[in-house]
Amino acid sequence: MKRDEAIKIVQPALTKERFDHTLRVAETAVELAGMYNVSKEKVELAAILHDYAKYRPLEEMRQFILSSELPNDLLDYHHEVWHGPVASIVVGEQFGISDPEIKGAIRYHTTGKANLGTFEMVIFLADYIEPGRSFPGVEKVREMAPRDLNHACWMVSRNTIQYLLSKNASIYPDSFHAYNYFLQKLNG
Ligand code: DGI
Ligand code: FE
Ligand code: FE
Repeated sequence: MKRDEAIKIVQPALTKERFDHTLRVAETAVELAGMYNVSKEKVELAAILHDYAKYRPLEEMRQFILSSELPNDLLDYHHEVWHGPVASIVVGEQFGISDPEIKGAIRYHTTGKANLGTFEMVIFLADYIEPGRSFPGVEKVREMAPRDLNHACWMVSRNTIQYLLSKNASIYPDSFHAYNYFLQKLNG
């Protein structure tokens, strides 16, 4: 699947704001790809598709998770953690995308997970630092991004978990696994 084809399909599934975010994630991911030696073309495609399922009706996503190989424990957590896993399967079924890095990057872009690969980390980080984001502390993550991919991803996990704790929100286990994994690599 080519970039322009993906854009044509994704755009009508998203709001204007979400589509603009998607294009900024793609640009940011391509920049990071140059720094960390991953395929720019592939990373751009993953970025364009990463939020494809964001506005699927919740009931549809729930049924989708129940009838797919995705873990049903997703349903015990906030629906924000569903759209990545759902999109990772949809792009396989709908567009025949089978590349494990593209599917993994889409699947884990919200939470991360242990043993996240470089390609997936680029999307995880780009989604957080794209220029439209104004999270508290995002500037420090942007400074770290070109210096140390793992350290920057650890900051993303830490900031997200801190934010969720401050809201008394539930936290999907993969988010903790990502945090611990990046920390072990930092200290390793
Ligand atoms: O889809 P985006 O808005 O571009 O960004 P995203 O997919 O990274 O995150 C969407 C939301 O999900 C964001 O508000 C933070 C939230 N989130 C991230 N990890 C977890 C989470 N929510 C819960 N409940 N649990 C998590 O582990
Ligand atoms: Fe998302
Ligand atoms: Fe996003």
